Amino acid sequence: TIRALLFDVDGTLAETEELHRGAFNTAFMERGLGWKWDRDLYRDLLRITGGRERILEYARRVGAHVDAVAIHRRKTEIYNERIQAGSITLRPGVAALIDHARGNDLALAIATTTSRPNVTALLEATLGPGSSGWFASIRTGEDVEAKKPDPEVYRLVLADLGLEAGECLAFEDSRNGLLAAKEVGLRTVVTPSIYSADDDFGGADLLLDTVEDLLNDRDFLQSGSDK
Ligand code: XBP
Ligand code: MG
Repeated sequence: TIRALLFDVDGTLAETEELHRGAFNTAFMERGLGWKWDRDLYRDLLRITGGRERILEYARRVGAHVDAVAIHRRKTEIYNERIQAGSITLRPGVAALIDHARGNDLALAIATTTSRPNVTALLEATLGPGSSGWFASIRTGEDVEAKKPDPEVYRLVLADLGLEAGECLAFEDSRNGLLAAKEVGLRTVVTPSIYSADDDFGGADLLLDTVEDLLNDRDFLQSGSDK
């Protein structure tokens, strides 16, 4: 039986990566770095999970030495201001799925690579004030040594919930996220996002355009991996 739904954040709950990209670019501009990440470059850089790591990878490519921690801290501030301004909506079906979970005693959790303030801000801006409290476990890139595709964030969430992987469903949008979830044996639903459409989703248990279709598939929502 499924007892919990585990959500990735960026690309899965909402299409946030354009807002992240804009926040990176504003932070770079403020520093006078002369860097501008366009969509094609950003798609490539997204293979590096974690904003600080992404900045360091780009600095390495262009042979620059920068204070990635400070730049990333500023990027997070800018991103949070923009999220709070209300420019992002959840992907289709996400709010309904969360409602379904709350109405059917399914625990909710977050397993993400992004930074903690970004998660709280996104949940509260889209699902309403206090909604981050609906999530029994929220684990982020700040809680782990190794970010996805490493499964550490999922291990932390399962430990918080006191559940086995077979009792949970994971929701992801990218290959790195799928690899992390499958590594701990989670059944994983993948809804590709604007930046991950061409990823290899081999190994996904279910590949959907959006989670809207899932609410009509009660069997999938109710059965466990033992079935
Ligand atoms: C996606 C990521 C993050 C974001 C940027 O996270 O890889 O790095 O692109 O956020 P997920 P930060 O899909 O696991 O939610 O700058 O805070 O890392
Ligand atoms: Mg994602």
